[in-house]
Amino acid sequence: MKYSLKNINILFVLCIVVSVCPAASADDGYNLWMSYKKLDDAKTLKAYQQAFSSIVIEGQSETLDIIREEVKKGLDGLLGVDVPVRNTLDTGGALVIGTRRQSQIIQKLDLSDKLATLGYEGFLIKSTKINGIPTVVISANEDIGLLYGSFHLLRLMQTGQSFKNVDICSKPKIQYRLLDHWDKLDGTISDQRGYAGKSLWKWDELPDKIDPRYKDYARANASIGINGVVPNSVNADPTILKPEYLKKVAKLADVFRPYGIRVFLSVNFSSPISAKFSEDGNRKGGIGNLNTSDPCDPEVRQWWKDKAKEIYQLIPDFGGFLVKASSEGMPGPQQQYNRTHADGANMLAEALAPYGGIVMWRSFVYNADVDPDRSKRAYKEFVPFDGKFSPNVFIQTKNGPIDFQPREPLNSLFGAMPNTPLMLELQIMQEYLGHSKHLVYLAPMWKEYLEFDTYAKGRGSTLASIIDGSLHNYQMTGIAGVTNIGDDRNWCGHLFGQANWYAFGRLAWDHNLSSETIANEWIRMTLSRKSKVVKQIQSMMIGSREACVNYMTPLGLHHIMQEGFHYGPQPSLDKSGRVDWTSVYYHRADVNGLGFDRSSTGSNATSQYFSPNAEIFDSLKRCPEKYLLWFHHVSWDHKMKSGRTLWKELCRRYYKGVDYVKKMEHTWDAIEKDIDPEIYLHVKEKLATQEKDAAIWRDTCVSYFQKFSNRPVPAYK
Ligand code: GCW
Repeated sequence: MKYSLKNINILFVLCIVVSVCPAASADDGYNLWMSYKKLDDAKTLKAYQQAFSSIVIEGQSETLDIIREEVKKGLDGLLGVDVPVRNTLDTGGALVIGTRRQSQIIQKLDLSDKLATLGYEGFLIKSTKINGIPTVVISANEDIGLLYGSFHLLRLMQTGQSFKNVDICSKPKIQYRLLDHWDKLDGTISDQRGYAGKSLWKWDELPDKIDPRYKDYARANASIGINGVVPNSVNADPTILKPEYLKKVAKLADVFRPYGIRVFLSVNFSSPISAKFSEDGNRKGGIGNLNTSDPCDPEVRQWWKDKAKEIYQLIPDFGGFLVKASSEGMPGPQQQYNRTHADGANMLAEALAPYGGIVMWRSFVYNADVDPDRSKRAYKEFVPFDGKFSPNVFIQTKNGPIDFQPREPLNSLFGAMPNTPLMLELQIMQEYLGHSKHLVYLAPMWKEYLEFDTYAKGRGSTLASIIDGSLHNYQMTGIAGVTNIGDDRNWCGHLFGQANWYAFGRLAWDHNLSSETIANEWIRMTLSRKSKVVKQIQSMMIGSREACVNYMTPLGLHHIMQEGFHYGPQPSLDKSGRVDWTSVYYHRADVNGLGFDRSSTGSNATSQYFSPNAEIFDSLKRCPEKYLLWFHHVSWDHKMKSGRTLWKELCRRYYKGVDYVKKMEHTWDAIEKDIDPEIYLHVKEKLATQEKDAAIWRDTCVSYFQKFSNRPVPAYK
């Protein structure tokens, strides 16, 4: 193009427009809760600028470098000024970060009593004067504690807290806080559960090329206290243990290490078997040279010991193995070798013990041939082995006895294994709660479980007290979240999926935090700091899980999702006519009523709970209505607490659920001007899909059940 005078004029005008008008701040969600946008409240801004006119960090380590970079980035962004990073104290308010080991300034402060209580990962944040200079101090015993403290300080700033007399001591209540990926080595996610794109891990490029996103991932996890990652699916491909793959894993471990994150691996129980046996019935081939993976075979034991040694040479802080054995077609010690879960887990534990590694042996087992009520299986298979596992073995157990449903009662295993540390497995990925299409904030659901009283040792024996080790004095404690992260630009597919990642980390650190507090933090850090807007978004989030229960599976219904895909409703039989583990098996609708009788007149799963839960769940009258159809087959005319019949109440719930989604849409529309335009549109579209699909759930289920109830659908107001 020739630059005519006219063209130049247009260019000139364009330049002025671009530089004068503030660019519409398009946000694609990549920065998660760490965008560190400048604070807009003038008073807070001024107070912070005075308090943090420099950052003082003494000492050297990779983690300290990360802290320097992160705190500077955070402060510069939030305060809108260039905050210098120094190693000596100057005049003016300062942020001082250090351990006693490396910081002379910290050594002079009287912090030893507090530090003595903080352990390896804890931190303190305290305002104090040093040589007359007002400072805010972050200290810890280890650099990782400083990193956690720094992220906490940034969180306090992002949420506008005062630092006047700040005096915080914090340490995690749970020791192992892991994200489990269900990522396969080909880049897809197991069973098409990739609701946020493909796997983050580019195995083809590793170990030569390190995607910069690995670092961003580690940083986000560290900001919420996640300290372990299982990068590969529990449906484990034995290939992961091949030397060339271990080198790739070692590279990931190198990236994660300074962020306090250790790598663990899912392993296949048949790994020691030679691949030439792959066609041999249910003995799928592995990567070894043996013809068995029998845990009592000395050669097999040696194979695992050699493998552990090889791993620790490459990854000295390797965390350990996660194992899905004798479950959904995965090999294990039982069917194949007639050995026990304890034989299998202890063999792996023996190989890892010299290096401090652990085994997370999953309890997700069910078998239609031997147990017609799937929900009872884990208890039956594991409780007899309580106390028989090596000290470095966790039994990793899903929150519910079936499978990550919108609502289940707590898994009866919790409380029933006082001599075996149970690790809680939650699912952040919304496999059964609308994938990445539905806005469902999961913290209220997780809190419902954490606060569930098992009565294992009398009143107050909550799940939280079991998994944090306080009830049974477990010597190790852990929690894992099946992650919802993929390679989508915004990480989780749905922007609000980020809130669930965030909430998981926060609850893993401190299960006493409320769902409201966590939502409030996340909104202020991610979407808006305007109190009114925060309140509106918070109100959308808080009721969203109950709404999902209502439009999918109210009153204790469960697993009536489409087979395999687990998204839409499929209350009827599929084409094969098979009943086991289909919707029909779970809801048991007939002309008399609805629900699975797990009471003493049915499968008697209620007897697996401690008293008084056992009696309460067993009684049609006393059973909480939220679990009613889980434990009872209930007549359509059964009187509910509301005075309505079961049929009418069921319909009402379905309508109420969909109405909540409509309400969320209205709220979202009302705050349009306060939300970044790109994010606004993204969520708006998701909500429209949610409304449409929630209505499909309602209409499909109501009309299907009506065929059995034979009663009119009541008008819903
Ligand atoms: O929830 C079910 C899922 C499977 C999953 C399995 C498990 C990875 O539908 O996709 O397998 O649980 O937890 O092992």
